[in-house]
Amino acid sequence: MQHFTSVHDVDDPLGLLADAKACKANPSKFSKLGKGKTLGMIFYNPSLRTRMSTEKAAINLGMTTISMNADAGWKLEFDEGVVMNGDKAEHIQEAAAVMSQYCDILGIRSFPTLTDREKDYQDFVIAKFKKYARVPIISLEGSMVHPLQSLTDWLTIEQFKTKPKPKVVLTWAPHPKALPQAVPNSFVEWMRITDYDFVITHPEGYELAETFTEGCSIEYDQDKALAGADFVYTKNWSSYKDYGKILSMDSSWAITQKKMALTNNGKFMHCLPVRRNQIVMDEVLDSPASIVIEQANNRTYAAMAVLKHLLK
Ligand code: AN0
Ligand code: CP
Repeated sequence: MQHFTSVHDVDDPLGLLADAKACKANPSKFSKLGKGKTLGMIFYNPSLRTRMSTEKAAINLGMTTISMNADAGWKLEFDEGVVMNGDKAEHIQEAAAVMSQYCDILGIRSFPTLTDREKDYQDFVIAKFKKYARVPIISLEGSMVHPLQSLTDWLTIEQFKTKPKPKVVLTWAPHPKALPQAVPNSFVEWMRITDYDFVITHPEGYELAETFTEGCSIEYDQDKALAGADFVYTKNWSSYKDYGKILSMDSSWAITQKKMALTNNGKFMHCLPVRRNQIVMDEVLDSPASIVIEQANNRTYAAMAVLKHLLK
């Protein structure tokens, strides 16, 4: 594995999952592996979990970490062959090469514009870092996918499943701000490599890009989708078709106890941060059905497995 920017970078996803399980079983077992190595993390957007869990993972492996909010550095030019007479002080070409002098692995968080679909779906910023850095790149959520989250989600389902092929439902829920499609795109991409009974449900107009969902089961009736579900993976996203737009605020799609009663004693999952009583009611988030905190805990072990592979 050269980089970790989507599931497609991973030669052996099952091996990576097994490694995440091993890291969880004994987090201090590999504490010498990263000695003398540095993880750099650049954040163009806010983060709680990704920042802390990836740093924690690096520490568990004996690495040192440097993290920087992108707005603390010089404003970077990403376009090629331009006259840099505007507000951008430095080109990604030098910046990424220089960061590679200080860091052995670089993580980047860069959300989509939600206005320029073509650019977003090239995962533009991460692609440029990949091109010009001289070290492995980890996506800390790009404009199209969030692979550290999805590996975590897979690990979490493996931990809580009570049958070999659980029914896993990805459901859209209403949210007042336009959010990226990265988390659902990525979740779909990783669920497709499992043999779970996987169903996606959302209102019309919220179809994800077909490159992700081709061949997936899509059910527009949320109640039907939730029937018998073992896991209810909830997430808001903005429209892909009508790019970046909010098409519905239908509160009947929020996850209530009544919705959870349709499931097979299903577990509630969300990548967090989550808006209480908007996406999901307190009665669900505060119930034993919710596994969101353990899910967030698993971020550390997924990140450890990824760093371990990239250190090799
Ligand atoms: C981001 C998103 O939806 O992609 C990050 C989730 C991990 N969420 C928000 O901006 C609220
Ligand atoms: N789930 C997740 O990536 O959370 P943060 O945005 O807080 O990192």
